Amino acid sequence: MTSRHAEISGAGFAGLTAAIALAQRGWSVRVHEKGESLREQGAGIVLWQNTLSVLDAFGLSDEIAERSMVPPFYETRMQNTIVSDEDPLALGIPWRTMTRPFLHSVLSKAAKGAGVEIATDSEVVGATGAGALKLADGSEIEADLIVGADGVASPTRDSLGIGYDRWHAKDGITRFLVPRRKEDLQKIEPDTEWDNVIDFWNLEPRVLRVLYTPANAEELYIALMAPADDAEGSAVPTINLRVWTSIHPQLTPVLEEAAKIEGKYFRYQTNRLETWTKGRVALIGDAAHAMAPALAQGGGCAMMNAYTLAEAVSAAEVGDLPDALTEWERIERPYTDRCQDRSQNFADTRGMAQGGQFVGESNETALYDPTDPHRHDHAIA
Ligand code: 5PR
Repeated sequence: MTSRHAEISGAGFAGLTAAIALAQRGWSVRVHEKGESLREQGAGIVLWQNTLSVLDAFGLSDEIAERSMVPPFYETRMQNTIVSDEDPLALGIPWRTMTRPFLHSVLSKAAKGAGVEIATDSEVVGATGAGALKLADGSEIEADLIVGADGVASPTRDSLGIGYDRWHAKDGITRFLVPRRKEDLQKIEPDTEWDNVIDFWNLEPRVLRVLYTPANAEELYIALMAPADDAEGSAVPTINLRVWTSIHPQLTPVLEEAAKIEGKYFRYQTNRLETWTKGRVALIGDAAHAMAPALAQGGGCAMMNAYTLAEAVSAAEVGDLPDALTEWERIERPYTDRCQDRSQNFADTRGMAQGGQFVGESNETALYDPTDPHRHDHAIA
């Protein structure tokens, strides 16, 4: 392959995954990050087969294992009564929990190791289908491939005039990383396995749900879901500790930790674009397919689409890249569209409160393996 160059807007999970996969296939790659430093501000993340396979293809599995965990069970409670205790591994679904800053640090180190140039303090304002990236300082950089991985408010997408439909759910969420406080939790509820993921649903007398996800031996990812029209439940930057502990008293130690941190409330949202590509530009991640988080697949779809994009463009002739991008979207996008629909539906119905989620079509995305050349032979839907 003759030397090819890609410019990527955004150094989140999508942009870094595309950068590594392209660099490993011989591309020269530059990633632009508008922030002064390269970091991830999110809290925790659950990865499934679709992303663990990508990390494995990158040779990063051992490093990931060092600061992450596989909880014994995924437990769902309704009004503090257990409705299901599922072991995804026993059900054939590989998974792993970790913090977002950790995953980001592993990916950014791998990108640099693969020869990717990462330009911080470099703000992208747009792109052209002919293959130029426009920066805030007025410069334009040409490339064979432009990747817009610049988030839900993507300047790359908007500069190209790509329209989209948007759905909001009635609920939203505030996410924190806090100390585990496992011994304190054990004192309160000795019979609970505090290494489990526990989805504490509460619908009466008010909708206040806590998703409890141990991320490693020291850190807990805790996500607090409340309707957007509940001023107390959605209060930020400091959570309303009195309201949250009144419904979830057994979580008091970790809710107190969350109350020490400034949080941001995000309303659940799905974006559906007219197209993910234009000429030599491809959109991935939240720029292309922001989704409700019920199935925990926002980052998952971002990384799997980044990976298949890199494969698709590397297999094509440079002159055929626009057609290759169209074909990539035609083949890969339906998996993400279905995942968005299912996640939005779970968010609308609060259906995760029923438990028993690791069955059937809900797991199509979790089990999709972008590194498997035969992956389209066993699609579920
Ligand atoms: N699962 C995960 C998660 O982070 C969230 C949800 C489900 C791992 C919230 O971000 O349903 O909101 C959810």
